[in-house]
Amino acid sequence: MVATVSKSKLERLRSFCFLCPMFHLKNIRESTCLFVTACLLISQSLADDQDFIEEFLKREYSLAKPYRGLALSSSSQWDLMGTAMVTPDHVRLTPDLQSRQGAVWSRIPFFLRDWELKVHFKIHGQGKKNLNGDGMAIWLTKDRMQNGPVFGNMNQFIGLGIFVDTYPNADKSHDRAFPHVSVMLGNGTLSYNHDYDGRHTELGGCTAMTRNAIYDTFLLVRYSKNRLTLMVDVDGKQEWKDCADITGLRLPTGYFFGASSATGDLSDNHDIISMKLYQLTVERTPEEEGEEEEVTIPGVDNMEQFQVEVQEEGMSRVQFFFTLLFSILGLAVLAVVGLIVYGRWKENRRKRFY
Ligand SMILES: *[C@@H]1O[C@H](CO)[C@@H](O)[C@H](O)[C@H]1NC(C)=O
Ligand SMILES: [Ca+2]
Repeated sequence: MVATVSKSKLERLRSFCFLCPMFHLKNIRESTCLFVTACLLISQSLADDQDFIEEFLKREYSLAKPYRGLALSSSSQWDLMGTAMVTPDHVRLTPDLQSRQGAVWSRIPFFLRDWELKVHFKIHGQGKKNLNGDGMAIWLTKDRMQNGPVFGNMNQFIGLGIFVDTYPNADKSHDRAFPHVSVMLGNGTLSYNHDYDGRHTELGGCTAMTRNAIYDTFLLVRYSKNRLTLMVDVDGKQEWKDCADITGLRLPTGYFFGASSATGDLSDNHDIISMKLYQLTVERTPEEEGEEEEVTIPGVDNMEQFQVEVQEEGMSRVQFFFTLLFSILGLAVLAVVGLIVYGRWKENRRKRFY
């Protein structure tokens, strides 16, 4: 039985293995051994990007159905705030009504080094496209249960913020489509600028059609070895699409997970269906162990690389086109005039010779 299984798998291996001759072995034990080695090699090469081995769901940091006793019982690991309320199907942070703020916050400080957070959420409402707002945020921050202007949380926050921004406030710069998902790392002085949709402080992001989606919408945040990757799954294909990848990001431990949302003149329902936290098992070399020192303030290596110039003035494409056009016309006129003058001069010279 074992032999047939390993043989059929060997057949499959053989199809994409250039070391085929090595597999022509009669001894089953040897071939099994080789098969296991090959499997290890292949799985390692698949995971070379993110070399964790296993993941475990950590219930104490997760929010999932049924939300029994959520925020009510003293044993609950979560608190609700503002307009947030629990239904059998979701935690609704805000209803589709103006000027609401709601949040859900974990009660337990978080100390894991390597982790992955999978968020299942739903943003939906009556408003037409771009007549809805403002979006929601996922947090891992020092402070919890604060009110404020950043999707219903405080500004100058300390820690990680992942924003699902559904309304373009900086409507002059049509440089991106909304909803826009982005990453920001706050250090207590950096400020999220709502009027520019946080462009100045954004570390990475992408457009993701998360509103009134017919499919389930998910975010995946992964943090390991000072690298933060953000992925989205919003078009029902059950596959993660890269959204942001930031290396050299240092995040202290002891912070709190949360999700918050706010509506203003425009609104939407902002629902969290689940937030599942997985611990990743990651191998570290002794050097890597040595490199990871204790961090007290969140930071990113070479912050400058993320600095963006938010353009308000300067040439638009149309202006540039006309400038170029007139320059070329001007040069052409000069050339023609030059030719005429030269022709005349030549003629005059010839006349003088006769
Ligand atoms: C926060 O980051 C900004 C930009 O890198 C920097 O200018 C500021 O000094 C930092 N603040 C703290 C408290 O580290
Ligand atoms: Ca916005």
